[in-house]
Amino acid sequence: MSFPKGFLWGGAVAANQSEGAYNVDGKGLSTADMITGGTVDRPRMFSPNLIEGAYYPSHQAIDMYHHYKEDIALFAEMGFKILRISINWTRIFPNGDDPEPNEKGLQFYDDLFDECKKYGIEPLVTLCHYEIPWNIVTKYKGFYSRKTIDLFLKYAKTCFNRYKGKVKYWLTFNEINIGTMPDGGLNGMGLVQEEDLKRSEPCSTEELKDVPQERYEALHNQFVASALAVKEAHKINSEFMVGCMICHITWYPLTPNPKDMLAFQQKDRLFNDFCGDVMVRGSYPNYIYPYFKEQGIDTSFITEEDKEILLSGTVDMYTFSYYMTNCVSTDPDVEQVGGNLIGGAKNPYLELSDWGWQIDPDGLRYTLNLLHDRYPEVPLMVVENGFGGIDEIDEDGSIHDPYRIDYLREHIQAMKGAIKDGAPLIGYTSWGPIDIVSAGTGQMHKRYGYIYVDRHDNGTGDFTRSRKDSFYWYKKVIETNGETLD
Ligand code: BGP
Repeated sequence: MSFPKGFLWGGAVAANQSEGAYNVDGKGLSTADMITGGTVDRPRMFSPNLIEGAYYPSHQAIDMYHHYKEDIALFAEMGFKILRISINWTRIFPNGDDPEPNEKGLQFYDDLFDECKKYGIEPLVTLCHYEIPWNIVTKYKGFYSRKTIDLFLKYAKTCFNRYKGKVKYWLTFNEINIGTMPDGGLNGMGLVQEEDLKRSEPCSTEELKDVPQERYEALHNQFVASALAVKEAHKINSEFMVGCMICHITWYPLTPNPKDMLAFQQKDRLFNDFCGDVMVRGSYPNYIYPYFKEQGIDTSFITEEDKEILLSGTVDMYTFSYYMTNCVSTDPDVEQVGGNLIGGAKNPYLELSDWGWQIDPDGLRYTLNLLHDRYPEVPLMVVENGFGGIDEIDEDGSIHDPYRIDYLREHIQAMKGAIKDGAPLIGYTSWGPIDIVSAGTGQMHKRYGYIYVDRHDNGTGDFTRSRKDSFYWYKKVIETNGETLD
């Protein structure tokens, strides 16, 4: 058993991490534009007003806005079948609540999709990838307001109608389960408290005030917005495939201690299962109500009408990001490791990446099987996976990145294993096929690409693109539909 014919090989980027041109052609400010660059030890900082002289990585990113033709040509050279991008909401509706969309923004993505089409690359489009119009944050408190459901729907419908002949695959919210995390308000939902909007000094996103009741209401509003968007999408084009997108942090109990097992189960349900259950099955799972009760969350925001919407707007596919696994332990003294959005207890069997994320290809096979068991009704797609590391250019211009090839090879092998086990995997878009800004740290130094970009954390670099060894390797993988992995 191998990769099915027509398997969708490609890569994934997000607008705020790649496009730059943050104030060009009528684009408004988004949440991503308000956070400075950081490092693995120094957090990205937020302030309600842009600080003159501060470095905001999204403002120029890798300037894909002006390089997309060159970039898509390089993706095509590798043989991409699919390219995951996100539409920056603020290019289409600069303030989020404008009466009319911004034609220049619409035209940009039209041109980009035409370029994809030229090479037979299918776009996969995320409508909201940590890019919420700043005006929606300050005026409506992000998704905490039900008004934002309408604004999102208007934006989604505008995109569906405009691009209906060019885009088939859509995702509503990137890593929607960030909303279950105390520091998920700003990036995920544009939910920032009044007192933080009045700050005169910058603070890290972790320092922003969390009001769990409001956060879960905002998350609920996103579920409703997503379900309504799915329904609209199907009305506009019955061929559309709309997916949820979950940050899947696969957990293992650190030991067979039943206490660890119970802690693992609780974490797994809340972080991994909850959002997918709502979006694939169309209703809040039973286990969430006792959790809400224990946390003092009043659930009266889940109205009967909303329940019907959720049930009638379930997604067509389950997509997720997978970078590493973490362990759960009830012992507060065990060693901890970092991770994508959230860390955990260290697994003694796994190696770490340069940024301290545990590398676990077998965990991907396990995860795909787990998801197939849980959601047998929908196909699966891995829409983020990759190795963020440090790359050096040799004097002759070559870039040798065997560590990245090793990581990807093993994860592709794991996907093969899962397909053999029966998982309905239809595509793989590895993260950052071209070096882009890191979401977690804002660094360029953390590189994922098959293509190197001359851009650095101090804002220098001329944006030149160069092929790394992994470029030629991935090209071969795609050419042979995953048969040649050496
Ligand atoms: C996910 C995000 C991406 C992305 C990726 C890698 O959480 O959806 O936007 O960047 O993680 O994380 P990082 O960029 O921090 O290495």
